[in-house]
Amino acid sequence: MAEETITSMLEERRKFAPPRNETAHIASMEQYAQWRARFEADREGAWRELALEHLHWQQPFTRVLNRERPPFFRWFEDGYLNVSENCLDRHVAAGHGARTAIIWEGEPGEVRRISYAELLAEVCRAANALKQLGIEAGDRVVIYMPMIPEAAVAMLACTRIGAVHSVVFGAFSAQALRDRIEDAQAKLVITADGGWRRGAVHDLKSKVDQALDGGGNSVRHVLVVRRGGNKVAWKPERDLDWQEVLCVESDVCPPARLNAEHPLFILYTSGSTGKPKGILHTTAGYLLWARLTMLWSFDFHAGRDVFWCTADIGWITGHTYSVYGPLACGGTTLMYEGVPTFPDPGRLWQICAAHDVTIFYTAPTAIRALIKAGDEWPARHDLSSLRVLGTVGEPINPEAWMWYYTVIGQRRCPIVDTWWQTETGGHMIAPLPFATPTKPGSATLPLPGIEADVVDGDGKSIAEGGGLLVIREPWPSMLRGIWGDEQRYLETYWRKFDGRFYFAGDGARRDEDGYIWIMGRVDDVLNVSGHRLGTMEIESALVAHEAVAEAAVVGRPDEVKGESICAFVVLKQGTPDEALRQALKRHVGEVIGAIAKPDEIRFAEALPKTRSGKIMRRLLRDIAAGREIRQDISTLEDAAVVRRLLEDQQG
Ligand code: 7RM
Repeated sequence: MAEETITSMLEERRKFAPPRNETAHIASMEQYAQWRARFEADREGAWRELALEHLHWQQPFTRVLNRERPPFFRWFEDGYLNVSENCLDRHVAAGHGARTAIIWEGEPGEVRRISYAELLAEVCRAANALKQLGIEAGDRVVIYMPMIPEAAVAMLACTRIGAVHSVVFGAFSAQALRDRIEDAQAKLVITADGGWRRGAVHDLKSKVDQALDGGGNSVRHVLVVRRGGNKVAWKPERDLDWQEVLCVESDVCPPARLNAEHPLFILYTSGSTGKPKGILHTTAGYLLWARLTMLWSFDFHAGRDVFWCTADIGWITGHTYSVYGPLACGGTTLMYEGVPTFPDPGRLWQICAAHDVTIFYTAPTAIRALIKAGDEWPARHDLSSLRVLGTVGEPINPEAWMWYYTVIGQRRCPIVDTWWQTETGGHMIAPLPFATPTKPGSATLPLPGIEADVVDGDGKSIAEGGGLLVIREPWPSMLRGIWGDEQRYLETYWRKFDGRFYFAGDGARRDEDGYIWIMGRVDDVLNVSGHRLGTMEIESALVAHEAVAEAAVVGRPDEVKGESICAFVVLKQGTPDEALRQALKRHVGEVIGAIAKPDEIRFAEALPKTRSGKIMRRLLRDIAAGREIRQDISTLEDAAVVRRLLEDQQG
């Protein structure tokens, strides 16, 4: 099987690659080697050429990279440009105003197609509305919305005037929303009454009301899109109806002239402490890489491809590959509002067939759920328009890879396994679909310009074997920091190797062909269904409950979700029964959101700790997974605790 996957199928697949633009697409390993050589010979020269060719500059930059104060790198810093102009005006001016920018399907089944000209007009109206509400360049706007076109409009409207958006995933709780609003000191929240999920309207506006209850926050207005049609409470001095506000605005709004390093957005992601990190991305570097990776790792051709990334815009994947990447390329992106298995497990494939999707991008967790649902579902739909399949979010197991390749791609679509992070802005390690021979389960090789490496604890490169994943050179779409917390930025990503290179937090292995295999997080971050959750975040939520004295949260391997959440809870009051278990799960759901609800809660008398008081998570992980304990427990404060936990297991 391995041999077959690696070479012969590549020839077969090349038939499905459209003719390509030599400077934009990479069609062979020779070309890939040329690009790598080009970067090696003159790294800044290569980035300069790409940035000038691929972005529209109001004022071109002269300086490529400022490395005066590492790791605070600055890219293209004397250039000026506008993201929305690059995503919209540029394509309309090139004669593509009538081309479809967004195809949207609502969960109940309605379809909207929005052309580039229409999207530009709508973004201008929204940008003018933001100005009317007193939003200026640099102000923060929180976007808390379902997957509807207005979410993309809101993001682009922010970029048009230089406001900094912070999208908060619509399934997050009122409290999580409040924390993010406060941390960013947002002036405006853009939301919807509700959106459709699993056949019912999921209320959003009431969660915004709850988040803002009690006042004392920086928010002056809430702009509400009517989508769900559900009844909502209304504060006339604060709340505004999106349609009413936009319809009186002009559809002309000149794109603001923004510096290349102007903050573009903040996106919160879980770290290993209770407090989420506001990852900051800036204008030019992020956009350049969003566009280049569309072309390189998806082989995206504007005007021919219909690209569907199934991620919600609340995640970085949705930012880069549902909105900015496809639009920066002038292509067509598909957005779907609802649950992928509603009304039946064939929904995704029905959408692919209905809209002739050519490139499909999803997470291994979704693939595994679809495998479970059975092959009859994809068999009911014509999937012949597909030509490239992508995966992201966690390591994909070879079985799921092969199913994706054979059942969905019908052995004609390359699988691009893309490794990257919120912090990296776009793909870092990924195959070039019509060039790189793939191996199921490996993200293969770094993209041109990316110096990914596997190193040992001292930072020494490991030619073959396991170690830590690092990036040796700055790249344009790298995070610029953590909002309001310079120290944490240095600590989390740079201290481990004394500022010499970026530490990704993942373990990885390099094989005999130099291919990289991602092994998963080495810190205390869980990956549940491709979503990053901090163990500390869930623990903080649990101990905030009156019955809980102490809690430790670990991941347990899960066939479908990648990891499931197992919480060990020590009570200070109450009875360790099913009712309390349910109450604690509900509580976590309220504090963080449904995706953080523990799958299992185990009551314990005490938690196993080292003598210095550190919870032995590795041990708990073994216990949660039902693995044999091979660890030395003599370092524990109280070894009897472990014995009792193990006895519980058997009983
Ligand atoms: C895009 C995204 C990042 C973490 C990362 C890894 C894991 C992502 C892959 C992967 C194996 C992949 N951003 N991860 N992609 N592991 N193979 N192709 O997921 O910030 O939410 O998470 O996800 O652990 O560090 S993220």
